[in-house]
Amino acid sequence: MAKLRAASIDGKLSQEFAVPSHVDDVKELMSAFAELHGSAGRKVVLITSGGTKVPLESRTVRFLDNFSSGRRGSSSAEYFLDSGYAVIFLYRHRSLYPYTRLYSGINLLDSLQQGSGSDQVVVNQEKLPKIDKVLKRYQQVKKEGLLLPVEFSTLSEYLHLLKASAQVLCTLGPKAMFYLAAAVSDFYIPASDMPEHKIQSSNGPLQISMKMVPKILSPLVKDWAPRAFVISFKLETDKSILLDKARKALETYRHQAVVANVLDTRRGYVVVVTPDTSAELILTDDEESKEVEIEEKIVSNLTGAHTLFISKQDGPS
Ligand code: 9Z3
Repeated sequence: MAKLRAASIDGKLSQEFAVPSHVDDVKELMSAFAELHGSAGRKVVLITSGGTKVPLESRTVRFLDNFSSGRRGSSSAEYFLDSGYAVIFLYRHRSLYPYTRLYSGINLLDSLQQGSGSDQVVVNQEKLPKIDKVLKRYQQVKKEGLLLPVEFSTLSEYLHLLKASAQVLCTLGPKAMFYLAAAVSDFYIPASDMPEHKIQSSNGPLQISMKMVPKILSPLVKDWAPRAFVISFKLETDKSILLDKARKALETYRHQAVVANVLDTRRGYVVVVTPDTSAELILTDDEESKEVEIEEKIVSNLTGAHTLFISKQDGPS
């Protein structure tokens, strides 16, 4: 029954969500990446980050967006890289990106100065804190080919690229992790119901009816990457329903963990919920003043759980 439901979600995905033209090319890149790092004995994590965009018109002027700056995903990517993982970073176009995120609020031109020669430009390091250290790490990650960025904008792109990544990473069995931090729309308008042109205000107030987005976690866990370690995120604005919702998600999809967070407090408090445990991760005032990030704690918790998961699947050594 559950299998059938997962299969029908997969069918809906092909029928109602336009397949991006570059999906096969991206799949090839991801496949080469997985093979390279898998054969080097590395674990690979697929991180999703940023919010999906749902168009209201085919020639899109307006769209429904899900809130996410991409900070959770991009900072987590850095901690996974520091823990020895190779990272596929499936992120919303123009949302925060690993390493460059640290300078996202800075005006580039304000951080540069004219050098002594007429064609020389000098970096003002005071305006770009820790730039030497960050640049070194960024270049090292790039040289070793440890980070594969893949962009999405629309919900359709997100869904198809996530499916492609799961079909590729399943070859790594339990060594693959899915860290689904992107904020994904629950609602969409099927291509067949969508007006082609810009909706006209001269027609009066706008009423839209949207369909429920199929729950992609279901085929991902059951069919596409059944041996992988899968983490979803649960976002609420009402704390009183958060843990119930997280547990319900675990019961429904039977994956390994849910990271539960409330919008306003997400930078300093999350709960990692598994079928048997629930761990509160909190940033103390002292840690906050030292600019510790909660993602460091989340990644440390989950990489530990992932190692255990792999050893259990491999059997006793
Ligand atoms: C999250 O809950 C992320 O932690 C945030 C991170 C989006 C809050 P930022 O990017 O924020 O650092 O600004 N992501 C998951 C959100 C989501 O759409 N979850 C769905 C839900 O809650 C289920 S997978 O129903």
